[in-house]
Amino acid sequence: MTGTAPAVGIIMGSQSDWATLRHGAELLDELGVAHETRIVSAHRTPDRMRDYAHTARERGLQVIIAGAGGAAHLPGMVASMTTLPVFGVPVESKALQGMDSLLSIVQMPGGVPVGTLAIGRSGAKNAALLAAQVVALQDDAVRRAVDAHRQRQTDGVAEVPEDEG
Ligand code: RP5
Repeated sequence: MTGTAPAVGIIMGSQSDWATLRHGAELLDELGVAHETRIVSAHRTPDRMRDYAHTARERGLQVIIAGAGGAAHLPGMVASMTTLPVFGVPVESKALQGMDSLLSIVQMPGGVPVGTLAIGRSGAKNAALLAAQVVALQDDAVRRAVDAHRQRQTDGVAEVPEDEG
């Protein structure tokens, strides 16, 4: 969405993560949730990461979605520098199919939480839905959009399976 202050920040460690995170961005577009997207790498652009986390709340963000792959420390590092909710999306890595990303993000020591989603596209979509649900706590238009999305999903499930192919 453009023209409205972003409520959700989607950050990712690399351009290569966009193929995954864009599924979350598209869902936020569909739900009418204003968001921004940025490449913020914990190890390649540490100063950018620090600035992003430290200014997120004052810029009006309510939730951060952070996607990364491999030694995926971005979500945890950002969570350590803000008390906004951070949802982590493990990107599917080539070497270990995202198991490295998942374990890196999910195994935060007690005290600095990252809400960790599934590996890959499902994780990006569910992070967007969770972010929208957080925004919906104080935004009735978004709440209605989330409810309508859930209803469309329910309505789209046939009772009887059809032959495929
Ligand atoms: C991580 O390294 C990124 O989040 C990405 O998933 C992974 C690979 O990055 P590239 O080498 O494709 O830039 O920092």
